[in-house]
Amino acid sequence: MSNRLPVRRIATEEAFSIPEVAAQLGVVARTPGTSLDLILVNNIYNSADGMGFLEPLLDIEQERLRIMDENGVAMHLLSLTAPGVQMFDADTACELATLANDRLAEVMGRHPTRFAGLASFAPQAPKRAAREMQRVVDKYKMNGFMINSHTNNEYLDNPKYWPILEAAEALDRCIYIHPRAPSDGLAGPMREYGMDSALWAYGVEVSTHAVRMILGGVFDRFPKLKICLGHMGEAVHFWLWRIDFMSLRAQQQGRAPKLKLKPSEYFKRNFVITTSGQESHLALDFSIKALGAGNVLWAIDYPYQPTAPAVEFMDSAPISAADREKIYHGNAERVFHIDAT
Ligand code: VNL
Ligand code: MN
Repeated sequence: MSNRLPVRRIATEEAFSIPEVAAQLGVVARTPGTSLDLILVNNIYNSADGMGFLEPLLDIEQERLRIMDENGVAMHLLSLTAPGVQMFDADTACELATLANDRLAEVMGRHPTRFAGLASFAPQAPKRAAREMQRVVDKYKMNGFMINSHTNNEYLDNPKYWPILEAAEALDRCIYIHPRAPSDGLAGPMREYGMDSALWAYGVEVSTHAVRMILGGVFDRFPKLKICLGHMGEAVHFWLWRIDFMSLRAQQQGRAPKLKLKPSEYFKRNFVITTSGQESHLALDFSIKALGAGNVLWAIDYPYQPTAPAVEFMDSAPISAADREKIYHGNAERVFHIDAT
């Protein structure tokens, strides 16, 4: 730690779980179903060693803090790990989201300089979700929200979810769209070769989600809504020129609602991205050039990615000192309402 750059490192996509959610995911794993998520859920919540992930997910204040200290990481912005509560029935999902938020608030209260939090909610019950969102901001000053992409194969462009988007916009809290495995209609070709999760399918799922929201007109209805995408923006910004060009055609054909702005303009106005699990200087350089250093935030993806290489990646990135400060902490402080120290 001593020979590291002296900079405040805030990691923004850092996963945890609680025993009650893990137990319920064990139940999901043992229940027959078609969801592509069942591969990973079974591996982590229905195997002897949880693939080595279960223990570090459940530990917040012991080994995690030690690893943070060892690597000069000031803060984890914690979130309940994917698929969150989104594979449960609505009542169970609401109860467990509230419990996870209460536990998260306790940890934040004990370590206010080390942990911030993205709260969970149950999209299965949008109005109750909106009430929980209000509660956790009022009561705990939660820093934002986490959703794990689709819920029962539906996406946030669906008007049934407007209460959730309305609450996020009114509370001025960003929604982080984290991956889960793709919805049933997308999942088929990703069942083999280990493509079901982080290797490929997660990016397909979340990039599709983001593009649906943009083309569906969500950001004309909610112009101040902020969305965060991990994994270097799930590559959406790579496609913006083509999306801009082709979306005009789709609008002219009457296949998509008329938008006030170009898709790329919504992406630059309403989205920020993080570097979680995507430690490529080339991709970082492209992202800064495409979106500006003010829209890129550092993340580790703990415990799914090791901490030391994530720090090394950002410490050694060939960028200006000012941009490094923004990406390591300034942008996180602004977007997620974290006190600047
Ligand atoms: C993995 C990576 C899984 C990142 C995650 O959530 C994640 C994985 C379940 O490597 O399986 O956030
Ligand atoms: Mn993650």
